[in-house]
Amino acid sequence: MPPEVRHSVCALDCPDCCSLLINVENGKGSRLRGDPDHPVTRGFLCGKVARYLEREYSPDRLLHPQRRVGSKGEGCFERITWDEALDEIAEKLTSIATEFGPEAVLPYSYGGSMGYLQGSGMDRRFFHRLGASRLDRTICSAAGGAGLMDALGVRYGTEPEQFRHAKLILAWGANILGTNVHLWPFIVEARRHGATFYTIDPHQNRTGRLSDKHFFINPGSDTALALGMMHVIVGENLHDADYVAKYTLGFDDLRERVTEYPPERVAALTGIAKDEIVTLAREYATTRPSVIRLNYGLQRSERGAMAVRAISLLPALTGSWKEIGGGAQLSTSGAFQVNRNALERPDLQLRSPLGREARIVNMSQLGMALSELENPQIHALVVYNSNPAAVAPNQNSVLKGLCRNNLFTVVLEQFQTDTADFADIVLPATTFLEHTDVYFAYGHYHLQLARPVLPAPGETKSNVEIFRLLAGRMGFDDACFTESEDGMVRGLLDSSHPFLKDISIEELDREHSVRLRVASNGDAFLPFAQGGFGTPSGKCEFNACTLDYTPPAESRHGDAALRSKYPLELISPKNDDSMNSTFGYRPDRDHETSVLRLHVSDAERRGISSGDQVRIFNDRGSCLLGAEVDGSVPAGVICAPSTRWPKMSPQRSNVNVLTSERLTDKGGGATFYSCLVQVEKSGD
Ligand SMILES: Nc1nc2c(c(=O)[nH]1)N[C@H]1C(S)=C(S)[C@@H](COP(=O)(O)OP(=O)(O)OC[C@H]3O[C@@H](n4cnc5c(=O)[nH]c(N)nc54)[C@H](O)[C@@H]3O)O[C@H]1N2
Ligand SMILES: Nc1nc2c(c(=O)[nH]1)N[C@H]1C(S)=C(S)[C@@H](COP(=O)(O)OP(=O)(O)OC[C@H]3O[C@@H](n4cnc5c(=O)[nH]c(N)nc54)[C@H](O)[C@@H]3O)O[C@H]1N2
Ligand code: SF4
Ligand SMILES: [Mo]
Repeated sequence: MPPEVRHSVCALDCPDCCSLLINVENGKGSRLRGDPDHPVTRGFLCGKVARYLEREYSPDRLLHPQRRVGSKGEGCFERITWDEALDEIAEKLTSIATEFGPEAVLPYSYGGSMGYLQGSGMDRRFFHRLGASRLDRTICSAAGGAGLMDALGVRYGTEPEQFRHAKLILAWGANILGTNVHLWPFIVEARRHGATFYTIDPHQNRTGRLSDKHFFINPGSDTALALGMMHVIVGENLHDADYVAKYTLGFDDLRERVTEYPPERVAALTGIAKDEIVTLAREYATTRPSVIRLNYGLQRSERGAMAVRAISLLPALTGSWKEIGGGAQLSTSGAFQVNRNALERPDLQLRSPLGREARIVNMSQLGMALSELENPQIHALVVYNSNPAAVAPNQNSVLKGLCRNNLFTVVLEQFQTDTADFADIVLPATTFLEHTDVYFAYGHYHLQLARPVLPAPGETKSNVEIFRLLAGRMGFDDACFTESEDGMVRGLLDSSHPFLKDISIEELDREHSVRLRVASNGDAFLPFAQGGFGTPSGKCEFNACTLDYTPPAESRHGDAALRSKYPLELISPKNDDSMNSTFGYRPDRDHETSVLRLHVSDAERRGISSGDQVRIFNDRGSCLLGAEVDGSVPAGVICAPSTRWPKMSPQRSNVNVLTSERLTDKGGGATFYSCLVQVEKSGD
């Protein structure tokens, strides 16, 4: 019998949100591939998900509820039944909420699943009804989101499908081949038609190696480059006066402000030569269409919001939004205006014992929250879709918090992560191949629905089902806690936004993937061709009085005292073959996340050669990696692809022992890539 082919959607935290086909034989998945009919997936998958069935059927999958028997972090557990697990959790959460107030409970979740139901559905309802502290989910994109809102007033931009029409493409802090590979074929097509492709990044990764020119930029200095480009564009009258007059606000002040950023000054700040800045600016303004793919890499620095804002102003200055294949894209997520109130039910907070909106806790400061927060102190932590012991900044502070004996921790997981090792109760979760969900994307405009294509193994349950059961145990009798998955989908689709118009569960079930109603069928979506910005004025607001550049404190132009102790700027961008820490259980594929890339001058000064084990340290902690001395980073910058599991690493620590809980200029984001360290050859 030929295998049955079923349809699914990749739920990993990736802009591409691929449409998948799976061969199923006798109830078992035998092959995964990209859906050839999907306009962005176009028939292929990244390497990690092409092999996702290894994860699906891994002997390391968690299949039963467990209770901790050893000490926290040790990883000793005993099997228990679902009834025992749910009873114990309900009893603990109830007694903690009664004794300390419900805000003593903190949910902690992020990108394990990008599905609406599993990531922001029944879980949110549960915590709202309980009156738990609300988590500000800032760890990834909050600074960039704030920057986009300042510049454009919405969080969306150029469609990936239109990149094929561009004549100049700037990948600005965007590792397209590694983290957004489905944009690549459109870039290849554009280049076949004569387009030029440049990369702007402190690290020359695979994408940078395939570009026509790579610009090494000092970490966190992108705002200076954008302002320097504006200096040249405005100074040489290369801006689009007509677009600027019709659809922007504050040009005269901008013209004034950018005089402060002549190429000589910008060269000193960014590390890019003066002539190159001038040429880049001219080329950007005069090549039509020019498009910028910026990604989140550049906003993981202290002034990340400003950087995104400054870059996002460039297409308005040159009028590039008018052109098919012009504009810029950081995210498309803001176009998915589903009915979040119906999905998450924030109104339930008023029915909680708290009777008001609960306080907000920033996830990028988990360590501080667990050790310093008062009134009330956090006494229960419920983690799902996330592995904070590996991915959150200032790891030693996070682990100290997770070790607290008066903290009750529940972890919903597919694998026994470092975080799960600190749990009192671990609950086994399904994968995206085993549950229903609806998916938005942050790299395209197609909304997708996936049904389970494989049976849930062992006693695994979906997040939706787990929170539904817990709600029952806690005595929450609101009708929303017994709602079916389909009911939840109908609720979230019940939106008055024109982009969602008439999209129904029936259409999603039939088509699997539906393009948002952003333009007529087949037409390109040009979001700001005729203005239409989401700002208060409806125009792109330059707001020059707040537009400026200050170097991050943790950078080569920052805090001099700190720099004298810790002279190297560490970035820890994504690894091609990983998804943050999701695949960290594979010891055989750990190579990329075990290396530290250094410039030859920095290595020689410390007597380090390729292959040496090196110790990287600062006041927050230290970790060990294997040196690779290559030409991929400039002097003063070191790069450690992230993120491996601490427990699979020497000294049980990864790079996040070095990163800080300092927040970005806006949005309260994490500053993973503003991190000063020292490196030495390790004796161990
Ligand atoms: N293979 C793979 N794909 C992934 C992920 C993964 O872990 N692995 N993670 C997913 C997630 S959670 C996200 S948020 C996206 C992120 O996708 P990206 O934003 O593309 O990924 P990053 O690695 O964070 O950063 C992109 C690039 O920014 C560079 N960079 C760092 N600092 C600066 C700076 O100051 N200025 C400039 N110009 N560049 C800088 C980095 O060197 C990197 O090459 O990718 C998703 N896709
Ligand atoms: N140094 C450094 N640190 C970083 C970054 C960096 O670039 N450098 N990037 C940051 C960024 S951008 C992000 S987004 C965060 C990512 O941080 P996280 O969102 O925590 O990402 P993952 O490490 O992939 O962990 C997701 C976990 O969810 C689990 N999971 C998947 N699906 C489900 C499900 O349906 N149910 C349940 N219960 N669990 C599920 C997976 O098994 C996995 O362990 O990391 C941040 N940390
Ligand atoms: S991780 Fe990204 S590229 Fe890979 S299959 Fe999933 S959505 Fe596609
Ligand atoms: Mo992310």
